[in-house]
Amino acid sequence: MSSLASRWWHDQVVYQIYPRSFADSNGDGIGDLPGITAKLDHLQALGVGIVWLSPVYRSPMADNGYDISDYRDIAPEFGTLADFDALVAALHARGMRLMMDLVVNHCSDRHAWFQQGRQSRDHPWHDHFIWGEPAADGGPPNNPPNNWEACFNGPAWSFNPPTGEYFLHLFSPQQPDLNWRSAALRAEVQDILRFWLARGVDGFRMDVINLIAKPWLADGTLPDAPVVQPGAVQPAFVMVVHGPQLMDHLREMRREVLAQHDLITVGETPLCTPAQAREITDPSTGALDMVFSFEHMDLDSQPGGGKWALKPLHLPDLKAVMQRWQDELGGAHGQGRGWNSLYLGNHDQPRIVSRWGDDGRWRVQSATAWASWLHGQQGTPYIYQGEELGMTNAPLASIDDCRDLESINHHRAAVLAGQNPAEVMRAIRAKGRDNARTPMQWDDSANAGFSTGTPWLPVQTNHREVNAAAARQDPGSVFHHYRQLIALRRQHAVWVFGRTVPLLAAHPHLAAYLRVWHDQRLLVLCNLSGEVQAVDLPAEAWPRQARLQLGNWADVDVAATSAPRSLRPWEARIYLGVGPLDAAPPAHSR
Ligand code: TEU
Ligand code: CA
Repeated sequence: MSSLASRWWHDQVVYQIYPRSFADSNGDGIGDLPGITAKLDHLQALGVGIVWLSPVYRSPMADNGYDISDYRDIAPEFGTLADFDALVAALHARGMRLMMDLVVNHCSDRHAWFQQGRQSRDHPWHDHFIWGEPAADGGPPNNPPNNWEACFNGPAWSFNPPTGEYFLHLFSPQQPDLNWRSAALRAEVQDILRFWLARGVDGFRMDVINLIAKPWLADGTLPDAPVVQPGAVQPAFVMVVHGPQLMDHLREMRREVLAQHDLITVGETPLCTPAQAREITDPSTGALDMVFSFEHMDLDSQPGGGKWALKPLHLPDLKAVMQRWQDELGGAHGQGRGWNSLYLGNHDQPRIVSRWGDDGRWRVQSATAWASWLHGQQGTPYIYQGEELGMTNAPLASIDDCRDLESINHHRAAVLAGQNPAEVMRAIRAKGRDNARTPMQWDDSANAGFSTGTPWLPVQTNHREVNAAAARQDPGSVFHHYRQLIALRRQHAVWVFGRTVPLLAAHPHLAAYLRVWHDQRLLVLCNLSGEVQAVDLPAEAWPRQARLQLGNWADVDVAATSAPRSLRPWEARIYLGVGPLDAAPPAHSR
């Protein structure tokens, strides 16, 4: 099938590894590179073609590696450059590829650039960072240059006594933002890319890459953010997303480095719109192959309230967002320009089976129903470690069970502001990032086979039944459902290139769509609820010669020649068939 794919990765699925929690080879309770290399059989059996490796660079681990202190070395707790080279060789030997996580919107405050650059305004590395003069009123540290709020709470500026100025950090004070106006800094980033490409890396995931171009004013200052919440600081992302020079910087990166290689690249782009995504990923004028949008991940947060302001998901909202991205990036507009990434989980998001599925009675069915809904779409699916096992959210009994600075900072600030501690923990249990960072569950032994030592974050007790060894033995497991989805994608061009036609768009519990590619038809039907749902599919949506390819209930009628009249709780079905050449039925809102 890859002969049809215009890029080598078009029919492939990416698997994200969070190294700290994947596999520990030396018993220190922390996952590491040799541990990953030892587990490649699992990935090969699953059928994924590309591994996205979250940061393994040297780091003080304030943000578990998203705060890099040396871009050309490996964090000792993860291993050595030789261990990295061994992992790359082992992946390549299996025909698999490696996508490196690149964090260049900011570095660690322990990086030599910052340690030395902060000492003097004249130091050559001073300009690698973003500095601002104290505001006229008040005095340090309470008079930052503007009102921006950091993503991990508090002001986005910290005072630097050696030079009497503030430095910008959109995340934590341990993560000073890099100054992309500096040609010297941009040249450093290009050299970092070349360093890892020389070590055999096949692509990059670029952390918050749409934040790197700040909205500088003519006088070199950064304007205040609009006031949308009480208090002195205001959300800053809206000010920095897709800044004026962003495309210049990305096109320069592509011209100077990326275009010389046949890579897979994905930009992590908070608040990115489809139009911005098309600008970034346009095959001829863009710079990256795809982006991670966040619009669907914000649908269970109150508008403007941030991730901790919970609200139930309304499925038609999710279907509408998905369809817009399918249309804008997948080709209903005819151009077929750009490309979608498809994900429901990663190291920043809670486990999908707990978030929008049922991690109790219907854990397997709801995990595989969501997987069917996602993987049937146009774009590159991303599987986050443990998602293929139906791993669930962690039992975070109290804030003491959390290790993530985002949750810890939020808990402190919210309780200090008078919020009910029980309500604060309810939100952290639902959305905290530790949920997806508990150790990978390999088997039913003491630490789920993750470590012979004490894991840095406790292993979940449900590992006795939720683990890779058990899943591999069970043909009806979440693992084998993912394995079949991955295999099917590589067998049928409609799966990779087909246009997505929405069906039953307004239905509150059913998600359905038709993929159309020449005369090929792929029909995906999912009951995303715990109750039986009647199915009233428009006649013209049912493909001729339809044959069931994959279901998630054991006793489904594979010989059925007509559309099901109902779907059982969390039941998903995927059919292949044929239809009138390129004449897709109109979208249906029933
Ligand atoms: O995340 C970017 C980002 O927007 C996150 O703040 C995300 O919105 C939030 O964590 C949701 O809870 C990237 C990395 O994926 C994340 O792990 C890092 O903490 C962050 O950037 C800073 O590097
Ligand atoms: Ca280890």
